[in-house]
This record gives sequence, C-alpha cells and structure tokens, in this order.
Amino acid sequence: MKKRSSQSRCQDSSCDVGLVGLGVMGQNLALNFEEHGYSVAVYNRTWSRTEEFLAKVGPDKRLCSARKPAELATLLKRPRKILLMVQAGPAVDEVIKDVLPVLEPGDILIDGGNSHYKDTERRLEEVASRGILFVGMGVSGGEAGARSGPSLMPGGRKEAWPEIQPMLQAISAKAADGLPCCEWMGSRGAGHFVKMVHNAIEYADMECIAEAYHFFVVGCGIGPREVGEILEEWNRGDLESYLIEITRDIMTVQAADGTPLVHRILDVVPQKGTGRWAVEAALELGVPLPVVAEACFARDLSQWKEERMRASRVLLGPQGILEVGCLEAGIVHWEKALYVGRIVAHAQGFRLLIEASRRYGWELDCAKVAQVWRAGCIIRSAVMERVRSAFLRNPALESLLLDEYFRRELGRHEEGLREAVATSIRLGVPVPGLSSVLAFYDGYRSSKLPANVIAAQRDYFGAHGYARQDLAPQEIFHTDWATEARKAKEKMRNRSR
Ligand code: NBP
Repeated sequence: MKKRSSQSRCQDSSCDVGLVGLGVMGQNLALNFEEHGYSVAVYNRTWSRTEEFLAKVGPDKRLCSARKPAELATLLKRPRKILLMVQAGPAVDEVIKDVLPVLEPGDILIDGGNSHYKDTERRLEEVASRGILFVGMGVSGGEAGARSGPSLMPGGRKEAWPEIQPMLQAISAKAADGLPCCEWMGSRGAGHFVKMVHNAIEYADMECIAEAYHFFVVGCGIGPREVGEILEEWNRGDLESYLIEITRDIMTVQAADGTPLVHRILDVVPQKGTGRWAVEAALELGVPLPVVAEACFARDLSQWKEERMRASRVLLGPQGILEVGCLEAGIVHWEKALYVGRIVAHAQGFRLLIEASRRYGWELDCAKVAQVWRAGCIIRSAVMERVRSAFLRNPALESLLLDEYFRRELGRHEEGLREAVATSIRLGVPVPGLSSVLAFYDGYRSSKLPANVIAAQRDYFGAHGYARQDLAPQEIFHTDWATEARKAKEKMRNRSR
C-alpha cells in the first residue's frame, strides 16, 4: 500500500482535533471522532505504528498524520484541541514537554489517560503559565467503548469546556433517554478523581461477583455453566449490569478440551493502581472505603499463590459443600446480597466524591456523575439510574443509604446478605468483599460503636484524652487509668472480705 503523508492529504489548520498516542484507546477514539464528522490529526511516538494504523483504516477517513509534534500543531484549527492517550505517569509528562513548545495561549490539552488526580492538578498549574488550558478526562469503556461510545469525565480548566463539549458529547455513549455520557465534572483534578472512584466501584463489584461464583462452585458444587445460568437470570432483575453480563459470558466459554476455560485460568490477579489510589485518597480524606480496600487486598492475597498452596495443606477449617437443597436458597440470598453490595459500594464511592468535592472545592454534581456512568462505562447498571434519581431528588444527599428509595431496598434485601455471608463463613468460603459490605452496613446503622473502648485505650497508654457522652463534646478528659483500676480492684477486694 502506498504510504500517506500528512503533507499530501492535509492542509494546515484544517483538523478539528489532535490525538497523541495510537495505542488501542487512541486508535479507537480517533475513529470515533472521525465517524462523528471530525477530522483528526494523529501523532504517535513510533512512526511505524501510525503507518500501520493508517494502512489498516484505509484511505477514505478524514485522518491526517504527523511525524513530529510541531507538524501536529500546524495541522490543527485554533484553538488547538489535543487529546493525549498515553500511559499514565512519566509518559504524560514527556508528551506534554514535547508538545508544549509548539502550542499557543488558549490551546487545549486533554489528558484522557488514567492519570492520578494529583498529577493532573500539578500539570494544570505547570502549563497554565503558558496560557494552555489543561483538562484531565476520565475515559471508561475500554476498546469497544472508545470505538462506539465511551463514558467521558472531563474536569480542569472550565474555559475549555465550551470548545470541547460538542465533540466530546458527540463521541460519548448515550443513555436510554438520549443524554450523553459526558458532562463537565468540576475544576482541577475532578475528572480524574471521578474516574478513579468509577474504577474503585468497579473493583468492589467485580470482587463481590467473583465471590458469588466461588460460593456456588466451592459451596454448592455446581459448574460454571450453571453459574452462568444463574447470572443470566439475575441480569433480568435488579442486578442487570455490564459486569454481570460479561461474567455470564465468561462462564460459558470452554477450553479446547471442552472444560470450562475459567477453571483453567490461574487464580492470581494484579492491581494496577486506581483501586489503591482510591483507598489512599479515602484514608487521606477520612472516608471509609472498606469494600474497595478489601477488593484490593483480595487481589494482593491472590498473588500469594504458592504460599496459599502450602497453607491449604496445613491450616484447618471447614471445607464442606452445602447440604442438598441449599442451592436454591443460595440463589435467592446471593442475588439480594450482591444487590446490597452494589448499593453499598456506590454509597461509599459517592461519599468519597462528596467529601473530596467539599474539601477541594470542585463543586461536583453527583447526579451528573451518575448520569455519565449510565452507559458506555464498565459499571453501567440498572442501579445507576436509581442513584441519579436519588441525587436529583436531593442534591445535598449525604449518603445513598439514607435515600428513601435505597433505604427501603436495603431493608428488603439485607436479610439475604446476612444469610449469604453467614453460610459462606460456616462453609469456610472466603467472602471479604461481601463481609465488608455487611460490616459497613451494620456499623453505619449503629448509633453506638465500641469506639469508646478505643478512646479509653488511647487515653490509657498515650494520654490522648476523651470526650464524654453526657457532657459537651469539646470538653476533653483524661483519666489515670492504671491508678483508678488499682483503686477499683482494691475496693472489690475489700467488699468481698
Ligand atoms: P497503550 O500503552 O496501548 O498505548 C500508548 C501509546 O502512547 C503508544 O502508542 C505509545 O507510542 C504512545 N506514546 C507516546 Br505518543 N509518547 C509516549 C511516551 N513518551 N511514552 C510511552 N508511550 C508513548 O495505551 P492504551 O491502552 O491505549 O491506553 C492509553 C491510556 O488510556 C492509558 O492511560 C490507559 O490507562 C487509559 N485507558 C485505557 C483503557 C483500556 O481499556 N485500555 C480504558 C480507559 C483508559 P509507541 O507506539 O511509541 O509505544
């Protein structure tokens, strides 16, 4: 095939958008833009990848290629809009360093990678002195979403939004009511923070679904095909979602010898970063995010394969299979358990968003966040529309668990969660995600927690002081616990004489 050069096909200042990074995401987003009527100038570090891409898509597309960042700059209409789709981390800084010298004040740089929100805030400041408008944009939906409609979560310099809104909303997924899954999230690092929380909810949901699979296979002795049938049924109800749908598909696929492929897959999985980042952010902001933390730790534990194999031979515990007839009960309980798990994971994720927005002044609109997560992204589900409705009903809602609708739903389903966790514990089937859902639910609805004992322990060994229930909370007391305990013992002894 004859090689194409940007000079021969493209005129200066003719392209609507520039795309840097022709990995799987960049290529598909370029085609998505093009299909929506936008001409795209592409640039990739390795030229051969650009050539391969252009050869693959054929000559009829409105795509121009650049060999150098300077060439990319000349191809773009002003203000330039450049979407970076490179790996998060140093690669983003390298690319910014390359393109910055050829940009002009008012040009817009959009980082569509999975960058950490603090990096985004730093980059936003760094390029601001050159008059460049920086946007950190979460992108979800993987390869298929990038091609046919991703969920997009832009945030950063709001002045850029009117310029990029039409094209981003055009290429984004559309929910059933036709609204685009792309809205302005907020200032500074808001877009990437929202994407991080999206991934955190994804971690939690995936863990709980995997636990359901494990329960049925280990606890009930059924195979993946039957698990797939259960998931198929669940996907017609409250649990309808992309993640249940793909897990159902996974259950049906067979290896060459006819055995379930999923049973051939090594039970070891890494965690790439966004789950951990979310837990770190939650710890920093003092927001409990235990289900996501458990999902991260479950992945870490999976990595200890060889050690787990040794431990499995020496550590005692139940390994039984449920009595006959309990499968039916399991199906009922686990459907409810996963539904509560999903609600609690969303409640924790949204609470983290609310706290971050309050602390950093992002002015996040939770209803809009739920709006852009209704289609195109990995956590799209029937629950998302209900989450959106809850925040539309009450934009100041503190926790989804206190919303009237969800409160009722939790009341109707929590028994199932309790049964599912209790049965798993009795059988020795590990359910860290779901146990954590239940512990959080019970803790959240407790007007009294044993934190009084911890406060006393801290005061005992560290004189940290404590407040009293019966007095003003700002009054702090200290007790010489060792002396008082000695006196108490003495008194008891005297009394028993
Ligand atoms: P890939 O790793 O497949 O591709 C990255 C591209 O960036 C390569 O073509 C690479 O060029 C190019 N690149 C440039 Br230009 N400058 C680079 C530099 N200095 N260092 C390294 N690479 C450079 O990434 P991807 O899977 O398309 O993902 C892109 C971003 O989107 C990531 O941040 C990812 O986390 C995020 N994301 C991915 C998904 C997904 O499902 N994959 C979903 C949502 C978000 P080269 O040809 O010279 O290597």
